[in-house]
Amino acid sequence: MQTKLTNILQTQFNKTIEDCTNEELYTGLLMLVKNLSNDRKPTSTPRKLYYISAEFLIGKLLSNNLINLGIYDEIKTLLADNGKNLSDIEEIELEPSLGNGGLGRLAACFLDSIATLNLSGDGVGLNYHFGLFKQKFENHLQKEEKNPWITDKSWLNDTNIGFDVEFNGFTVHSKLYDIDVLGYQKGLNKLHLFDIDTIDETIVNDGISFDQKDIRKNLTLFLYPDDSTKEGQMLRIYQQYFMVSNAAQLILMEEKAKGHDLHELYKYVCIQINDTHPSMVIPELINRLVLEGIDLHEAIDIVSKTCAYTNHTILAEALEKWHLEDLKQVVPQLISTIQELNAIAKSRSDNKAVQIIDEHNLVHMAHMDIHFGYSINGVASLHTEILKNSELKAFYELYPEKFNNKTNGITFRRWLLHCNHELSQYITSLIGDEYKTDATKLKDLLKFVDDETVLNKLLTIKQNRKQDLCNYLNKTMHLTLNPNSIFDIQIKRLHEYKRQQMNLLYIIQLLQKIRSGYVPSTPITFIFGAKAAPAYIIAKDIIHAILCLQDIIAKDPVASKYIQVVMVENYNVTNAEKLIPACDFSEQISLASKEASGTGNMKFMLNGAITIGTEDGANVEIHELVGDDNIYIFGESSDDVIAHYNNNDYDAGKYYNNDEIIKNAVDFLISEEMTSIGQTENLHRLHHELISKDWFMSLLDLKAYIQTKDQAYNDYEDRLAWAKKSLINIANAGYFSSDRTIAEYNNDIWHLDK
Ligand code: F55
Repeated sequence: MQTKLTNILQTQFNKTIEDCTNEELYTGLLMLVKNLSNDRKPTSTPRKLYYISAEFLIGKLLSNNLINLGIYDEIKTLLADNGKNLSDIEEIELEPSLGNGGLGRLAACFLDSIATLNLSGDGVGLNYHFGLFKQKFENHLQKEEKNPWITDKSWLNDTNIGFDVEFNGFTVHSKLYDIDVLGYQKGLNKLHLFDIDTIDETIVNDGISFDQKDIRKNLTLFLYPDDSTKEGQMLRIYQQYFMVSNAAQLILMEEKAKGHDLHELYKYVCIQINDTHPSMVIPELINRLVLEGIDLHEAIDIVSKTCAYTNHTILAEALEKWHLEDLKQVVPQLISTIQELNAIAKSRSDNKAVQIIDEHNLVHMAHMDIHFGYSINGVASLHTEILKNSELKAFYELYPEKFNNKTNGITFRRWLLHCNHELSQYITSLIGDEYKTDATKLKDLLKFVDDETVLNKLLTIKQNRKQDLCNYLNKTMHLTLNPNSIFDIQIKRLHEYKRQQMNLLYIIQLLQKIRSGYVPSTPITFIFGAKAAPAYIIAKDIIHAILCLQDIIAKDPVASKYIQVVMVENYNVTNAEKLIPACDFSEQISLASKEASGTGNMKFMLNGAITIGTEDGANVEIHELVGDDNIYIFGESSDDVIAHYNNNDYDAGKYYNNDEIIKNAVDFLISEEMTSIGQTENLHRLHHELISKDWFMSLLDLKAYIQTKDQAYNDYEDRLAWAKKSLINIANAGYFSSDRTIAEYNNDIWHLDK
C-alpha cells in the first residue's frame, strides 16, 4: 500500500506523505480506495436486487472503506510513521445527510451487508445536494441551515447514464452518480443516486427556504422538505416519481443489456420497496413493460412477482396517502394504471379497509404495495405481530403467506470495528477474529462473565471512550463534560412517541430532589441528540425545554455538582459514532407499540451500554436475549397501550393531578425560572400539551420510569456487577448483525443466489 499511496501523492501533489496537508492526504486516500475498488470483483448472482429508498444515511466513507478493504491498520500505521493522524484526516470528509434517521441508516447498513455476503444488490435513490438540514441552536431554539456536502473530491462517480422523466407537460433529464459499495473483505455493488441536470443551488435563500415551484431547479436540492404545505407535498410527489421512473428505466436498461426476456423479469430481478416512498415504482414499471409490448395484465403479474415491501411504522400520519387529484397533476400517465390496480384489488375483496383508492379519493400507497407485491415485512417481531393482528389485519386475512418478519440489524463494521477499535481488538484477543464475519461467535465472550481481569478491562475501555467523547465535544462544541459521571444517552429523531419529554421530566424531578437535599452517589450526565422536523411545533418546544434546563442546571451551584444536561448540536452519523461507544445507559423509552424496531438500541448494546427501555420494537428481542438482569424494562405493555387508544381512556390530567412528583415536574416547565430564560409561549404550549392531550402518553409511564432508573443508577455503583451486565449485552448482540438480517431477506424474499 505504501508504494501505491506514495505514487498517487507524488503524481497529484509532487509531495511525500510527510509533506502533504491533511486535505491532500484525504484526496490521496480517496483515490487509493477508488483504485482498489476497481480491482475488486463485482458481485454476480443469478438474480439482482434493487433496493429503492428515498434515504441512504451512509455516513462518512473513508475509514469504513479502508476497513472493508482490509487496509485500515496498515494505512493508519503508515500515516503515523510519517507524523500524520488518520482521525484528523477523517475529519476532512463531509457527512452526506441523505436521510432522516433509522430508515435511512438501515438502508446504508443493508448495502454494507449485501455486498459483504457477495450478493448482487444495488441501492437506488436521490442525490440531494443539501440533504437533511444542519441543526443550529440559537436562543435555546432549533434553527435549520442547509448542509452542502458535495465537493470536487467526493465518493460520487460521474456516469454517462441519464434518462428522460416525464411530468405533466414537461420532461426533465436525469444524471446518475454512483458510489461504490465495498463489502467487508469481498463484494462490490453500487449505490445509484439520481440527480437532475438543471438543478440550481443558488435559489436557496436564508436557512432552508426556497421557491418550491420550479421543479427543474429544485427537485434534488433537499431531502424531502416540509410536507406541511401543499407545495411541499407536491414536491415530494415529484421527487418520488423522479426516483422510481429512473429506477425502472435503469432496471430495464440493465436487463436488456443482459439479454434477459422481460416476460421473465421476476426471475432475474427483485425490487425492495423501502417504506412507501418508492411505491409508485409499481405502476411505473407496469407502464414501461406495456410500452415494451407486454399485455397489461401480464405486466401487472410480472411486477407483482418482482416487488416486495417493507413497512417501518404504524404511525397513521406517516402512512402515505396521496390525493388522486394531486397525482393526476404531477403524473397523469400513472392514473389509469392505478385505477386498474384499484379495480383488481376490489375484485379480490370488498372490505373497505383494503381498498387502494378510498372514498375521499386518497390513494393508499401501502395498500398498493401489499396487493401488488409478493412480500410484506415488518422490522421487529413485535412490530410484525402488530401489523398482522391490528394495523393490517384485513390484509393479513387476505394474504397470510405474504407477511413475514425481518428483525432489523446493524453493520458491525461501522458500529464496532470502526467506532470502537479498542473494544473490537480486545474482543479479538479474547475469542479470535471469527466474530467479524460470523457475529454469533460473540457468544464465546460468555466464558469470561466472571473473569475480573476481563471485566475490569471492559470498564477501562468504556472509560477511554468517555474521555474521547469529552475531548471531542470540547473541541467541536466547546462543551465540558465530567468523564467520571454516568453517561446517560438518548439520541434519535425528536418525536413525541419516542418520549424525550419523559426523560426531561425525570431530570426535572431529580433536580427538585437534589434541591431538597438528596445527594446522588455518582454524578450523572444526561446527553440528548435530536433533530425536530422543521414544521413539528411540539417537537421543537421539547428541544427548547431541554436547552433551557441545560442552562438552569449549569448555573445552579449545587445541582451542577451532581447532574449536567447536554444537548448535542446537529446529531448525525458522525457524532453517533462518538456518542454510542461512550454510553453507560441507553435510553429506549418509546411508548410501547410505537417504535417499529429501533436500531440505536442495538448499536448501544453492541458497545456495552445497558438499556433502559419499554417492551417495544426490538427492545423485546434484546430483553429475551440478555434476560431480566441485564436490561431495565418498565412501563405498560403494547397490548395495554393499544387498548387505551381503542377505549380512548387515557387521561393525562389524572396522572398530573394525582401525583405530587409528576405535577411538580410538569409545572416546572412554566416556572419563573424556565420562562425567564426561555420563551413563555413555547413552554406554556408544551405544558398544556402534556396535561391536556399527551397523545403519546408520557405521563403514563413516568412513575415506573423514575423508579426503574433510580434502581439502575444504584446498581451502577457495583462496578464489577455492572461490567458483567455489559459483557452479557455485547456477547448477545450478534443476533443484531445486519449480515443476519440480510441472510434472512435473501433466504425468504430475494433468493438472489437461488
Ligand atoms: C421518513 C419519512 C417519512 Cl414520510 C416517514 C418516516 C420516515 C422515517 O425516517 N422513518 C423511520 O426512520 N422509521 C424507523 O425505521 C427504522 C428502521 O426500520 C426503525 O428502526 C424505527 O423504529 C422506525 O421509526
